[in-house]
Amino acid sequence: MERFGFVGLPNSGKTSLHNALSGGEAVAARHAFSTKSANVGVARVPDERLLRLAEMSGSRRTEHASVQFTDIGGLVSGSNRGEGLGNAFLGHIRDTDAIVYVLRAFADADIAGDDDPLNSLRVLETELALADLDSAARQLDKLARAAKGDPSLRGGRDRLARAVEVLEDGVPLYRAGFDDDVRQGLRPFFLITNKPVLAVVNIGEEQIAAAEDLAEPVRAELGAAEVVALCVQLEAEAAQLDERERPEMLAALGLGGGALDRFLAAAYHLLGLRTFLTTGEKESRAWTFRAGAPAVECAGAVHSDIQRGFIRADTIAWERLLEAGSWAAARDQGLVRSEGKDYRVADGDVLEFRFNV
Ligand SMILES: Nc1nc2c(ncn2[C@@H]2O[C@H](COP(=O)(O)OP(=O)(O)OP(=O)(O)O)[C@@H](O)[C@H]2O)c(=O)[nH]1
Ligand SMILES: [Mg+2]
Repeated sequence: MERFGFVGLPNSGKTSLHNALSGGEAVAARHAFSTKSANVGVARVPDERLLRLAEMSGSRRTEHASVQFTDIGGLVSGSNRGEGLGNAFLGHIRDTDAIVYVLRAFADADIAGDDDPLNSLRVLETELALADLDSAARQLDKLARAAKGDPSLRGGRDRLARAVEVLEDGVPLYRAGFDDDVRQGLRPFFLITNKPVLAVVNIGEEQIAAAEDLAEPVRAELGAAEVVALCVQLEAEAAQLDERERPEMLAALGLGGGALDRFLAAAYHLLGLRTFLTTGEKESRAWTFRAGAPAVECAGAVHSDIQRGFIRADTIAWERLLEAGSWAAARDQGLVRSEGKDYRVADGDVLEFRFNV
């Protein structure tokens, strides 16, 4: 499962976002540093296609794709020197797949903290860069010594040395302009700013109409990163409601529903994730794969036996299958393609694997 780590100042709404995503009730409080140990939550990736296929098949179970989120303590300026809670808790997110900045825009006189998202971003980037510098410099020290006797380590050492140079200027690695090879080559060092980033701008209820204006400067600052404005508090409250009541409440509040869904979609997109589906009477299910993955690899997501014994994948786009009304009808109408191992699965493909073990 893909994992995201939340990074933000105290009171920016990280735990509230965690609750909104997981329907959980971790303690979100009006005082700084209310989160002391990490909260890990799982969010279902909403998928209308899946629901419609499940209905078509009369499935007894419906399984969404899911992603994992880790909510940690708040960072402050100087965390690297031990201010606030220090920064050791960043260890909880070193091995995640991407970072989510939670930037506060909502104003609340009773809650301490900065409500300028760009200010917050600057503090967070500096703190992450310094945490990475510390880790990178220590790893470089060891690696440089080992590389003297082992030429195979020199590529890694040189990449790490370049990373240290960038971090010394307080610049996060995602801003360094490194090409993909360098970013990939740095992955084994678990540097936080080498990961892809996205940002949630946490807006107040009264800022909903201005959501885009508040997100735009952050988007401009982060370049290509995904930036979504969300009213985290309302989303967290809505998450406590029954799934059927939720859209109504969000619509009544003028959120139009779907902001949280947009965030999940952005997160998914950022990591190049795609979904294929399986559907039948027993179960309909959404599965996650990486864009460009061949059918045989997707088979492995379902079961390693299916990957090993892969013969063909019966394939149809989800809309076509819905139009036909059932697998049997789709087969009768000649709409189902039989694809081989190397077929590059498309987002929204419905698959039935033929295998032999
Ligand atoms: N008014 C308002 N309050 C919010 C909003 N989002 C979060 N809050 C409140 O802000 C406070 C802090 O939220 P948390 O989710 O605990 O923040 P956090 O980032 O986890 O904070 P730490 O764990 O201390 O780092 C809570 O009282 C929330 O209810 C919002 O959109 N509007
Ligand atoms: Mg918290």
